[in-house]
Amino acid sequence: WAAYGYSISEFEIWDGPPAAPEPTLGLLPKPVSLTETGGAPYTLHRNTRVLALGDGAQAPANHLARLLRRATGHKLTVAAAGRGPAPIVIEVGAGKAPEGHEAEGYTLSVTAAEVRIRAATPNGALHGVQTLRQLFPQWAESGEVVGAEWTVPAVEITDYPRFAHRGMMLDVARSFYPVDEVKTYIDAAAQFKVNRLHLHLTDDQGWRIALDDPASNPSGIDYGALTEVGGATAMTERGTEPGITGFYTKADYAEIVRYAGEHGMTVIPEVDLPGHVNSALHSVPQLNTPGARPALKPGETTVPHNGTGAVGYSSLDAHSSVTYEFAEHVLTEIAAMTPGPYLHIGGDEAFSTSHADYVKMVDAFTGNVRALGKTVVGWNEYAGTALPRDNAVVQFWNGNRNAVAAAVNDRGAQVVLSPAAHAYVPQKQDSRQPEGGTWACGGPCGLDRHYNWDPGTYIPGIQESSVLGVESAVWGEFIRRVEQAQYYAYPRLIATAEVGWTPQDQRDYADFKNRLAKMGGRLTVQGTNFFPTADVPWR
Ligand code: TNX
Repeated sequence: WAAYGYSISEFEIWDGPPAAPEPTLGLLPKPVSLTETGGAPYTLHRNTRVLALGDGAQAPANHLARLLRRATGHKLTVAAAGRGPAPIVIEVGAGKAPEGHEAEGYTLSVTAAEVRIRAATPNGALHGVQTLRQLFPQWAESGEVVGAEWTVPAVEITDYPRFAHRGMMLDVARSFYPVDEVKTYIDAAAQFKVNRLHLHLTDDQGWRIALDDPASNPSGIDYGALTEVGGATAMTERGTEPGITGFYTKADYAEIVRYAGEHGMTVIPEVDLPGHVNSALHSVPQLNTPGARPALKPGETTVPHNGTGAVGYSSLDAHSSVTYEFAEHVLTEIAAMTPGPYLHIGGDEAFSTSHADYVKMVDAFTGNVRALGKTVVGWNEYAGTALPRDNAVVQFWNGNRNAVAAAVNDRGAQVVLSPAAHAYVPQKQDSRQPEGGTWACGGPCGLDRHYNWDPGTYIPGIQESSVLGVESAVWGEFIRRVEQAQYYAYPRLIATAEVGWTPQDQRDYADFKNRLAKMGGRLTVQGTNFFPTADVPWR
């Protein structure tokens, strides 16, 4: 070989064994308590049954059976009673969850003789199902039948979340995601126990939710125009292609809510007010009163679509009754189709509105939401308004943390944390990424930034009990379709899921990366499109 200019050691580099990875079960997020008992593993057989015991056990049992049928090809009959050899048992009922963690806690016990998941709620049992899923060989994620040995290591797990809100936001306004793509986004995130789906339904570039007209319609607004006109536009600058247009019918939205619920997720709809409203102004001539921005030019009856990523240039008119009539009806319609407790009114970047006008409008909108029996959510700009007492959520993204603390301490607000540097996925995660912002971190916001922070101490002067949780956000200026959304979100969304779930003193970045390295194969088999972050030893 020397004749060819190679040395032996170079061949050794090519052919030698890779560094031995740290052994790990690879669970993400890391459970609160995990013991590998050293017992013989459990093996799933052709005739294994899933026993659903107790009210509420049926749905998580069906969920598990559906997941495992695809790759195993086994029947996995779900039954309410009966014993076969080595069943998977899912028990739901009072007293079955770890004490003090009834809402989402579970235990998972695996022996050669059986697998048993116990929880007090269906969502708790579903978390147990997602953990069990990760303990099967990665081929369990295949969409086609695979001939593998379906074994699970013997473990005892007790687990529950640190925070109630472990969310993800999808900006369907800049670029639309049809229902099937939203389902794909839900599928991948549910395995990491993400339990909130925040849909940014409206923005300057598009209006994505169909609404009906009210019985009483003083201004004669055609609400159908919001989607006929506003659903046909999208972001046009930036991205590999123009933004995708489209909208959800009420039936589409109901299907998203149903599918999310089946995956343990509550949908939080956002209608962004009083700024980010160009698509509404473009669709509804009556909204274009003299105080609305941008102002009409001579001859115009609506404001033409602006397909750029500019922010803060549009606003409703604080001094027009149409504004309040419109917002109340929109919020009423959205509340009626949303079973979850939250309604997000946006409130961000209202740069073309005076502070007084902003407060006037936001106070009206938060009052509407309270009157509808929902808890209002808004971006942190709205923290200084008269939030409904003990019934508002402030979602922090950027700016004044002390104003958020004041909303907590003076108005009893709760906080969801999406700090741009720690939770915004359109920020570059690596300099190799072709597109992406760098403003939040003064450079890429890598996986480490998304992992290494503490939501419990992020807002000075408040108790951790006022923090509902964390949320990763996919803004859509240049992201098109669910494959790109995943490419930007993963693996950082998994970091956010663990930040929201695992106790702070049990989180360690090196350990996280080691578990994540193993997860890469599973994501690949299931077709989740992730960015191969340079600092993870993918294997
Ligand atoms: C700020 S974050 C926005 C969005 C943009 C995002 C990324 C927030 C509440 N508003 O309108 O999409 O930055 O550019």
